[in-house]
Formats: sequence, C-alpha cells, structure tokens
Amino acid sequence: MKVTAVAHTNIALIKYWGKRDEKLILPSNSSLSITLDKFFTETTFEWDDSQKKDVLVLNGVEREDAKVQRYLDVLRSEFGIASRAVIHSENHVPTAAGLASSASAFAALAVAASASLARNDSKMELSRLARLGSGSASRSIFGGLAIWQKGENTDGSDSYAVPFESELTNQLAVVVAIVSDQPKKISSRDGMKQTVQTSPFFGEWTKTAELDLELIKKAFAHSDFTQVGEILEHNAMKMHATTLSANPPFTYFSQESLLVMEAVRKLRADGIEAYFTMDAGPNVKIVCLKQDEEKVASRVEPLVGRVLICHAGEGAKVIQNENGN
Ligand code: 2P0
Repeated sequence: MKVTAVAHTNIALIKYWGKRDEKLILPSNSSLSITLDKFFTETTFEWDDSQKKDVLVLNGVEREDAKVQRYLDVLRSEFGIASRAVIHSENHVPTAAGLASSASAFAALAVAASASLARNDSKMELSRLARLGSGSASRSIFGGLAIWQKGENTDGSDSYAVPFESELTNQLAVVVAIVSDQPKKISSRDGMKQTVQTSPFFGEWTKTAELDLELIKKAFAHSDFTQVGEILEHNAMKMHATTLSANPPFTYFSQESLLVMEAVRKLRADGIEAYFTMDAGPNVKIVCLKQDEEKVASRVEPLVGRVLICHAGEGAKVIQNENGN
C-alpha cells in the first residue's frame, strides 16, 4: 500500500552526543527535545515486489543514499520481508545545516514504511524503529517535548522516546538564527564518533547530561522557564566542549554563531529571557517565551540576515494512504 507520512524536526534541549553501540544507534545518554512546527519531511512510501532495487527520489531528484539504503535493509529484517521500496521524499528543512533533517527524514520513513504494511505499530515501537535510522529521529515521532530514554538493554529494545508533558510547552518559542544553509563540514555521526574515541571529557559529558535531564524535568514540572533556559544553554555548551577537546579538535561554531550568542547574553542583561543552543552546525537556536519572540528575532536578524520563529509542532503521522484514509 502506498502511504504518505509527515514528520517534523526537533531541537534537543538536552543533547544526544555519543553512541554506546554504533550499529544499533544506542546513545550514551538520554536526551530531551522539542518538536518544531516549521521544518518537516513529507514522504510517500511503498513496498513494491515488482522492483529490482530500492528507489529514492529526494526533492525531485533520484539518488543513492548509503544511510537510507542501510536503513531499508534494517527495516526489511525487522519486518521479515524482502520487498524493495519506492520512496518520494520532500525535505522542508535546510539539509545538513544542523537543523537535523535526518530526524524528520527517518521519522517519516519509519512511520510510512510501517503503515505501508498496515502494521499498527505503537508510537513507542515507531520511535524504536526511527532510532535505527538516526538517533534523533526517535524523538520526532512525538509532538511537543519528548525524552529519548537511552535504555539499558544491549539489543536496544528499551531505547525509544516517550512524550513529556509540561504547561510550558505551548508558551515556548524557538527563534532559529540561520547562519548558514550549507552542508556542515563534519557530520554529526562522524563528529560524535571522533569525540567518543578521543575526548578526555566524554565520560564527564554523559554523567552531566543525565543530571541535566533530571534537573530540566523538574524545572518543566514547576513551569520554571529561567531554570529550563539556564540548564539547556549550559548543556549545549558542555556538548560543544567535547568537540573542542577531541583529537584532532573541531568546532561547529562560526564567527556569526559567537556573535549571536553574545547578542543573547545582551538580551538577558536587558531583561529579556532568552537562551541559546546549538547542534552539529553553525545555526543558533534561541529558546524564549512566545511573548518575547519578536524582540528576540529583531535583535538577532541584523546579525545573520535570516531568522525563523518556531513553536511546538506535532508528532509524525500518516496523512494519506491508497485507501483514501
Ligand atoms: C541532538 N544531534 O540531540 C544532537 C545534538 C546533533 C547535536 O542528534 O548518527 O543525526 O544518525 O544517530 O541523530 C544529530 O545526530 O545522528 C543529533 P545519528 P543524528 O539533536
């Protein structure tokens, strides 16, 4: 059955950085994210026995993609089938610029591939399946806030995301300062591998990230935005400290990223509560309350030229299938 699914990208407030199992994509620490309303992937998918090979058409262009190819093999093994896949995917995310296009891409793929077999997988199971494509995709199955539990089992059966409710969720805005929409120089997959293998701070990072997760959950439970902001900003900087301490060292910061961070500190000094986070690329995401989003955007836009204001978005879902449902 041909189905179309949509998934939105997410931004981690407590970062996933480092794997304990590369093949199964099992993380060294649990993470927490907010799914965004603006960036998404729409994927039409069909398992097709008449095809000799898998077909991937991304943004209108047929291409080979090693990550997708590997993932389709994983899904065939999970589902116990041999069929080839025909995939048409539109990415409404600046690809590979630290806006986690792989999160929405693999979440949409997991949902569509499962629905194409009418499997009725639970959200937790879809999250586990999405994780096998790209770690951060496990969180995009859910809307709003999601926690990817690292799990304890060696087979990954308990490593999936769960939703996390907070009254703050719908008061939050994420102002994305688009410093660059060029593909990043070091992929997050390679960057985290290099960090795990060579940074003397990596062990400390995983310990501190688990503590941060417990603290931010409490702060969300108390709707304490100041605490949430302070924890998320510190957590992101601790992640980036592990790249600077890798060997050879590397960084995702650009000059513009540093200027935006300084502007956010200045906003706070002026009484506007805003906090920054960064991922595996130079774009800076500023978390604030909706009431302050325009002030934050207008202060940052002259520095980078382009900002986008996002709010909490929906979880991944099927929007159309061949039966017209
Ligand atoms: C995150 N990132 O928590 C972190 C913060 C980047 C920085 O998840 O190797 O594309 O496919 O599991 O999910 C990006 O890593 O990596 C990411 P794989 P993924 O959002």
